[in-house]
Amino acid sequence: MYGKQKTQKNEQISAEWHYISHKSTDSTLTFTFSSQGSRVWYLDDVSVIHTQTSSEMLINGDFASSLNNGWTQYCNTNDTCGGGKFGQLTTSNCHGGVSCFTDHCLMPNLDYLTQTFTTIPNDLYVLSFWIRVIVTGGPAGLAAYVSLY
Ligand SMILES: [Ca+2]
Repeated sequence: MYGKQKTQKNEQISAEWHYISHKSTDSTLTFTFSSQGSRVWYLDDVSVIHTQTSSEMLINGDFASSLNNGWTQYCNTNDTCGGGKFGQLTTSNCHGGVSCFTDHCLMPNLDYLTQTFTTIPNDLYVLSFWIRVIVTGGPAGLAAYVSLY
């Protein structure tokens, strides 16, 4: 599944997407981030609800605990993203609770945050998340992608 949504400068949006699993046993949610200058992404309150049981499928979708709890990161190094710009927890500019995920991996590099969860074929799942970018100047490049398959 792939969706496209535009946000304005410093705007925060929440999105809700419906997803029907066609794979046999699991699905993977991936967030991909890239930016330039002092443009910084914030992600919080990620949820996947299995509608048949009303069950939350994700672990630590509110980023209340360490990223090692539930999430897997790829390319999140100083070498690939720029010093300190890879994905990590923050307590600034969050939507709920005390912490959320932030990323400003420098273009053209990409930084990945993923979580795989159990799915039942042909059942309906609802993905929702809150995302924001804070812009304080610099060159005008940034991108974030969300995929679930
Ligand atoms: Ca949070």
